[in-house]
Amino acid sequence: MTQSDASTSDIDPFSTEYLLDPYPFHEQLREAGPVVWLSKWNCWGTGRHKEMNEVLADPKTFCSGAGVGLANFNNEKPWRQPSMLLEADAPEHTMRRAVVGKVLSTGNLRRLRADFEVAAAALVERLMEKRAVDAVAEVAEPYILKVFPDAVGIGQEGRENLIPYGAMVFNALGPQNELFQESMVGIKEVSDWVMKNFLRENLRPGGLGLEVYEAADAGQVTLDEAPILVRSFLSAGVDTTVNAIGNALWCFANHPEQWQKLRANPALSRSAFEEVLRFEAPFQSYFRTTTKDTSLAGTAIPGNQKFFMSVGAANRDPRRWDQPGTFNIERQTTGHMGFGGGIHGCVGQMIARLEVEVLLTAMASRIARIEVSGPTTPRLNNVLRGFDTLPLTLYPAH
Ligand code: 4IA
Repeated sequence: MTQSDASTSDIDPFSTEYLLDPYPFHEQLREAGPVVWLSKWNCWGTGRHKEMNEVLADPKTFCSGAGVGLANFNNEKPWRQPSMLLEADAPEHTMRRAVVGKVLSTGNLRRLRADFEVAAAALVERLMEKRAVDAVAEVAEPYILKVFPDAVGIGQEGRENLIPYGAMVFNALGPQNELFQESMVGIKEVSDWVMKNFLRENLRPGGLGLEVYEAADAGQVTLDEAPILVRSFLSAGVDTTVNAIGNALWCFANHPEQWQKLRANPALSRSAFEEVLRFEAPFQSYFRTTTKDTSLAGTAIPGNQKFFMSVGAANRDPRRWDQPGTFNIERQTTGHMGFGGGIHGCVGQMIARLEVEVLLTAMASRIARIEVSGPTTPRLNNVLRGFDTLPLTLYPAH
């Protein structure tokens, strides 16, 4: 293995120091060069927006089938049966993605909006009675654990398992460090719950999960693929949006003038969410694997190499963004990397947008001001960014 002519960096994107405050490291990563050799993990990487887009536009060379974490499935066995979407390439990926994309498309979302609005209104009612609330335990988690499993058609019992399950899924994209080991404690119970709940007989009629099985009946995917596709909903749809909502409330508490803008014009909820994803993306880092010798930005990269991408760094790349460190819900956010991109771009992005738009709209109608009211704690994860606790005071608008 050579490092050719790329710059070398000893940054460890999975160290506690990095995860606690990634921004100085993002800058180092971007400024080290368009393509960097990361000596700590023997992989290549980029923190730049342009190169990240180039990688995502070439899934034949930068594949997902060998895993999108640090582990190279060509060399080591994955911790769980690989995802049939995230960790797959064409041609297998193609039809599965089309089926799940259709299940998560506008027809179903139109139907779900009213349910999300009822849940958001009820939640905001409770929040306004308390006024002192935790953004994670009392806002993000109860909201997402209600609306998302309801939409998929999961029963009420044991939904809280989805949070530690997600912690495993996302930690497993990094190295087998302490964070990973800690999240694997109790894995059996949590995995057993998930494996039971993606089965056809346990999914509610009218939910998104059963639609995947119906697509299998119609021959669009196989009956073996269906449960693992429903597993993707449960893996990717909870910790991401929970962290996104916590991060959103953090952004608004720290930028009260942006909250006032949103209150004056609640139609900004959707673009506000995009700016949160740019500014504090919940899903921060992932990999591709080279399928052959290639070159990127003039740097030669051999085949079968892991390639690291920093969403957080690209989302604040000054080559791409004006005033990247400013949170501005009226900015043009097109091109942010919070939902990835290319053929693997987040298939759940429409439902994620709907969930957060509805919640922010409901909160903006009732809350004049959001303040952080005490010490916060991060929810450390190899590839996620968010809070474990975020105490807030909510000031009523009327
Ligand atoms: C899956 C990268 C993240 C958002 C994600 C995690 C799991 C899965 C998909 C995406 O299990 O398919």
